[in-house]
Amino acid sequence: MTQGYTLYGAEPSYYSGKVRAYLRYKRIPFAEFLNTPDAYRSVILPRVGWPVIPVVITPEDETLQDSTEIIDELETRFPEAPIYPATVKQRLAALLLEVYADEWLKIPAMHYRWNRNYDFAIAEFGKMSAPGADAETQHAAGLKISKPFAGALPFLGVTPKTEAAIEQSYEGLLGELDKHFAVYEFLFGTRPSIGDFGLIGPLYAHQYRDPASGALMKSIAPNVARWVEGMMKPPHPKGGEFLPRDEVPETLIPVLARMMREMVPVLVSTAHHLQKWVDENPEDRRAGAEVPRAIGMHVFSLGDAKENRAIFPFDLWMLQRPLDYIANLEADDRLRAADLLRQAGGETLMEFPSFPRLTRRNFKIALA
Ligand SMILES: N[C@@H](CCC(=O)N[C@@H](CS)C(=O)NCC(=O)O)C(=O)O
Repeated sequence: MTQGYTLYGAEPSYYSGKVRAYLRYKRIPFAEFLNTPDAYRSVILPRVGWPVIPVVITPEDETLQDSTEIIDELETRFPEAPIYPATVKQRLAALLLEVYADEWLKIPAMHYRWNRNYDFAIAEFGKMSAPGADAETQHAAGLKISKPFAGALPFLGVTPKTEAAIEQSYEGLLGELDKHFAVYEFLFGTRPSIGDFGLIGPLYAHQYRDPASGALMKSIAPNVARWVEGMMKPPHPKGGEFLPRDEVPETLIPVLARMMREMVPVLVSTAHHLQKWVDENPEDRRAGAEVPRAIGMHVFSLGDAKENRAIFPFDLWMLQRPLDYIANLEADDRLRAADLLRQAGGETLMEFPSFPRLTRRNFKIALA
C-alpha cells in the first residue's frame, strides 16, 4: 500500500489521460504503474474481474474503476475546487460534453490511431506490454495485444464507408474548439470542468500524442493543442474559476449542436433497443442482471455516410447522468436547461424516450 493513490494506466490510454489530468489538477498524490501483463494478472484481474485501465487503488486499498466513478469518488474526498459547475447551464453542458467525449469521440480517436498512426501505435502497445524488451519482442507483443483494439473499429462503425465522414466531422470539431480555446482557457473559464476532463481522454492520448494526429491538431487547431498542454500540466491546480452568471460561451454551442446531431440519434436508437432487449426476456433480464457490452447492431449516419455499429448500453449509463440532472431540476432551472438545449438543437433530451435504468455492479453494467 502506498501513502497516496495508485493509478494503473498508460500514456496511450484514452481514459487514463482523463484520470491522470484530474489527479494532477486536484494535486492528489498518486503513483502511476503501467498495465503490464503482470499488472493485469496480479492486480487488475483479481480486483476488477476483467482487463481494463484506468484502475485506481485508494490508500485504504479500495479499487475504483471507470474514469467517471473514479472522478466522482475522488470529488467527494477532495471537494476543494469542484470540477462540477454549480449552475444549471454550465453543469448540464459539462455533463453532456463528458458523455460525448467519452463515448462518441472514440470513433475518430480509434480511426486516427489505427488507420493513420498504426506503426506508432504498435510500438507503443509493445512498450506497454513488454517494457525494457528489445524492439523485435516489443513489436511482436504490440501486434498481439493491439488486436482487440484495432479489431474493434467495425463495432464502432469505423469502416472504409465512414472514414471520410469521420475525418470531416473531427476536423469540424477541431475548428469549433479552436475558436473557443482562442478565447477561453477551459470550457467554462479558468477552471477545468468534468467536460474538459472528458475531452482530454481522446484529445490527449490519441489525437495529441499519436504523431500524425498531433501534427494535424497543431496545424489546424493550435489553440486546442495549447488547451491539451494546459490540461496535462495544469496552470492553476485546485484553482481557476467558472465564468460568472452561468455563462455557456457561444463558441460551445456548435460543439453541443454537433453532439445533438451526430450522437443523440444513436442514443435514442440505443434506448429503444435496450428496452426491446429487456422486453424479449423479462424473466432473465431483471434487476441485477448483467447487461452485455453490446446488444446487437444498428445503423447510424455520419454526414453522408451510413454504416452499422454495435449497440452499446454503456452509453446510456453515461447519459443517465445529464438526464437525471435535468429530471431533478426545479421548474425555473428546467427552463434554463431547456433553453440551452434548444440553442443546441437538443430538445430530444428534454423528452428522451424511457429505457431500463442501468447501474454498475462488479465493474460492469447491470439492470438497476
Ligand atoms: N468507460 C471506461 C472505459 C475504460 C476503457 O475502455 N479503457 C480502455 C483503455 S483506454 C481499456 O482498457 N479497454 C479494454 C477493453 O475495453 O476491453 C472508463 O471510463 O474508464
